Amino acid sequence: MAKLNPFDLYDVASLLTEEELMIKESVARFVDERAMPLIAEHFDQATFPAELVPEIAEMGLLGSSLEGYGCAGLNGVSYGLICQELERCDSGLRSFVSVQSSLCMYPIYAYGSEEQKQRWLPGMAAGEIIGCFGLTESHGGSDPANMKTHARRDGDDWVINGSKMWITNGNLADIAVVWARTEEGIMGFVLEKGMQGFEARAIKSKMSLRASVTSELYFDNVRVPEANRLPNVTGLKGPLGCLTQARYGITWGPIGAAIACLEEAIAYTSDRVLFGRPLAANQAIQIRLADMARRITSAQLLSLQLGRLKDAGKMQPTQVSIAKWNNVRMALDIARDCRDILGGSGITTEYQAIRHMLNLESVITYEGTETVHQLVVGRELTGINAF
Ligand code: TGC
Ligand code: FAD
Repeated sequence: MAKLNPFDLYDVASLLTEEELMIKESVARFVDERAMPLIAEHFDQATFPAELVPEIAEMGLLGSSLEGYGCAGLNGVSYGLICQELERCDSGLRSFVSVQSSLCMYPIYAYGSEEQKQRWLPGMAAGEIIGCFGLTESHGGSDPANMKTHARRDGDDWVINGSKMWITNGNLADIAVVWARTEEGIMGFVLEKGMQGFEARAIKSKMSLRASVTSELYFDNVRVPEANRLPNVTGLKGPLGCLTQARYGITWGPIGAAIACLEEAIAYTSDRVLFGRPLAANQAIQIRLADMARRITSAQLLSLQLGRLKDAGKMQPTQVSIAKWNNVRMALDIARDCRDILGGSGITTEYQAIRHMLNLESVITYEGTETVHQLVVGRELTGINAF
């Protein structure tokens, strides 16, 4: 019998097309050769590896699912595989691509005018214009319908006041897709760096996603031309539609983080000799490793089927919620367990487990907390809204 791949026990690779496999392998190579050697230092120093952005763009990883405007036009499964490989390195790297692609390029593509698409998307695909997405506010991210940031029409302009919290890429960004309350409902605006009254302040002292920029955004009478308002959506379905795209990618990302942790734990327990035998020779250790492989295998199949549904135009938000909940919980539990298996060595960033573990504490909170996704599924089952 052929030896199984410990990180793909069900041969999910055989369910991928040639093109999907090629994309996975080329991103994996980039991650191993270019990103992995830099990441621990960036995490330690709390800096984003901006030097990788030109190569990420060159590979077509920004807005990869969009058609035209310099974008690669890949399918949903390929986007998922990109997220998985990037997060095998670090959630921060995947976050950068998720926000740029699903939360900033996607709303311009889906809700913007042709002129707005021509103006921003090619530069964003090339990594020359960086974007961020401002939905969350400090008084309660789970309930964005309660946003206070508002926009008032004034002649040909809008005047925006308010603030946003926990914004990935905030201080890196050239443009921000900002959601604000108006008299006609929630609308999306593209704010540009340098607009008077618009300020980004980096959030310091993070113990999670240290290799990612997270910021607060402030709007003090920011005057935004009508030409910067996304004309083709009104209401919460605008931002929630973007979240569905990003959450889909996030179902894949943590699989990469979990694989990185399991790979490290297998190598460590095979080498480390305690009580006269390799740590890996103990039943208690093997059961833990086997359980990790079982959960990774389930997550791989869940995301692949979700991707196939997406590519068939049949994916529903509740299905995304099940996979986001399952796969992030799976990866967080695995990272924590691997951290423990590494003993004292597991507390330094010389090994990967604690970095992934800390990152995944953000991933389980952002893009809908675990509880939010459980309640979405509960609502589907019972028909009762428990929010
Ligand atoms: P409800 O008021 O019922 O619905 C409003 C409208 O939206 C539609 N809708 C959706 N559309 C697309 N995708 C979805 N997932 C949608 N969910 C709802 C809905 O049909 C309705 O449309 P219409 O035409 O009738 O007006 O809203 P709800 O009760 O479904 O929402 C409640 C809840 C709690 C699920 C929602 O508020 C929620 O998801 N809260 C969590 C907020 C969140 O996830 N924030 C994330 C901020 S961004 C972020 O974290 C980026 S991290 C980036 C990174 O680094 O990767
Ligand atoms: P809260 O909503 O206050 O939730 C606190 C706790 O209460 C959670 O455990 C939650 O599950 C629980 N809870 C909430 N409602 C209920 C309920 N009805 N029943 C039971 N329990 C409940 N946002 C953006 O807009 N753009 C970004 O780019 C972005 N990037 C982020 C990057 C990082 C690193 C982080 C940490 C967050 C980011 N976010 C971003 C914000 C993120 O989406 C929010 O943190 C998240 O939605 C949760 O909101 P909150 O932090 O206000 O927690």
